[in-house]
Amino acid sequence: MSNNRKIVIDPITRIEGHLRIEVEIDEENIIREAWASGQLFRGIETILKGRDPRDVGLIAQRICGVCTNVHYRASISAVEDAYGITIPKNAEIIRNLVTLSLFVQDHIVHYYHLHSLDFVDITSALNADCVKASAEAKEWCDHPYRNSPEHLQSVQEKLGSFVKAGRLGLFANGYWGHSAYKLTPEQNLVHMNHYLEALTLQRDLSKAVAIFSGKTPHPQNLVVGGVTSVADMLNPQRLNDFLFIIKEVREFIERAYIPDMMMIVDGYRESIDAGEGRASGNFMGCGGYRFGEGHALFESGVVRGHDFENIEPFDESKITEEASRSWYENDAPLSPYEGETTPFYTDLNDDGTLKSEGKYTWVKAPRYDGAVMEVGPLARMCIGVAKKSPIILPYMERFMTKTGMELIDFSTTVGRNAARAVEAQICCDYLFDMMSDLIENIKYYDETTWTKYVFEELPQEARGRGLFEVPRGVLGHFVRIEDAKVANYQAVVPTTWNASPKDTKNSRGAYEESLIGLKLSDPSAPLEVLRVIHSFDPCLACAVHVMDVRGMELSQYKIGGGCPSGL
Ligand code: NFE
Ligand code: MG
Repeated sequence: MSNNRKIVIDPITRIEGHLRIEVEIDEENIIREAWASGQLFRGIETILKGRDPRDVGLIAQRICGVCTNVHYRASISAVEDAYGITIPKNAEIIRNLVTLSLFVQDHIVHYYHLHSLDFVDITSALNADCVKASAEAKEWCDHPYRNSPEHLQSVQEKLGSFVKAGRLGLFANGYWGHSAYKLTPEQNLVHMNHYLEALTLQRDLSKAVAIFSGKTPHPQNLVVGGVTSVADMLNPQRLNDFLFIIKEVREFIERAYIPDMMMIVDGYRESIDAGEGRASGNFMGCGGYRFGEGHALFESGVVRGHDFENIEPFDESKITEEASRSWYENDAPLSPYEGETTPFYTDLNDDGTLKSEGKYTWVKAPRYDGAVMEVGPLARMCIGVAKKSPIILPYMERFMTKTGMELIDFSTTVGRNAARAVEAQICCDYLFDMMSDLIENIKYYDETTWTKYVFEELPQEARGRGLFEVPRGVLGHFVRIEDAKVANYQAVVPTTWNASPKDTKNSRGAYEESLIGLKLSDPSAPLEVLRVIHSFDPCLACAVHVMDVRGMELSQYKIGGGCPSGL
């Protein structure tokens, strides 16, 4: 008889939304099976049915307040695609400036505020020698960000005052002192310094985004056909204000985020070498973000089983979603244009655990050509390197040379974070090129921001999609229009890909697969599980976005604490 036992972690904290992880461990505390379950039931796709297609963007953006803007954009783009409307160049550039600023903000917030404390022991930072810590930072960067011993001392005092007052606040309930923490006190202090600095920068990035699109998290500047940011685009002061913030953020990425990531790679080399957190090695990217003379920031492609030599072209018609293990009717894999979201809740076992052989999550299972895919910064960086992208390759090579990492090493918990940091740097740097495109376009060519159309003259029946790389991976919105109203609407979202459950073939989703084989040093404090899951940057609000069409109450949820999405 097997002596395996189950551990339930619910909720996983420091993410967006309500995620439960169950793992089965053997006598040596090694994970043998895993289940990822989205626990919150929401409602957007169904709300969109019957609406005027011009209105859906404003509603769809409410899917999430973390990857702000991307559902808005994907939704508006899906309708434009359906109607065959091409937006002006200025509108595309402004949309890119906003989306990519949010990539950078998202990555910085995710790493420092949601994830770094899985690697950084704040209590150890209190014991650091500030002079030595300042010297330590210089090991990783010639000009570390805000790094004088005096400044580090002030950081240490600030952290110490939280602890002394017994007000750890957002630092409460960590697994402080856990044997899986590997950094020195000085390295921990360097990190905590940047944790606090990153709070300021994420605020500043919201200001940059507001220049073109209004208040985060729910921007207001997109309409079917273009953007409304006309006065901002034509005001040199506004453009300058935007660049000023991006320049400061670039400094932070170069002098804090990237060096900190190198420190983590070094400190957690054993975890990388052991392949901890590696999923199936199937990666998918749809590419995008055009700029300059025919460049694109990201490449599209599909990698299977870490075979980086034989990259396949990405074909969106191979995307399906199924619900054989999810709480919906109709288990069959469906094209998103025909997708269904009729709830069919089958509850938990009597002992409160998931029905591991049945349906166990509100997250559906998207598949590409029937296969599980991992999406996100890791997928984008791997595809970029595999396709020798002139944009991505130099940044990745620089990081690999400095750390001694191979491409396969990125397909781990630590590597997923490294890929995200490199991607933040790329997005930030290329924002300057995109701004140059905008200025040049205005100066020499045109000031158009909207493609004119007469709604009544558009086809009554049409279908289209908006397909974008967004911070956590590939996002698709698919709309079918009949009688000039939305007949069906489906969002297939990055976290739906990565947090997907098993399917009819019993293939695990990426979160689940990445946990298999992981050894826990202390099952009562499963820090290693948190690390793996956090490395994907989960967003369950995005992943689950459906409702009971009859408006019936299916379950009651009592939720403590704030939700970063504000939903
Ligand atoms: Ni709610 Fe999102 C991103 C989207 S994730 S954060 O990035 O779309 O699934
Ligand atoms: Mg969906």
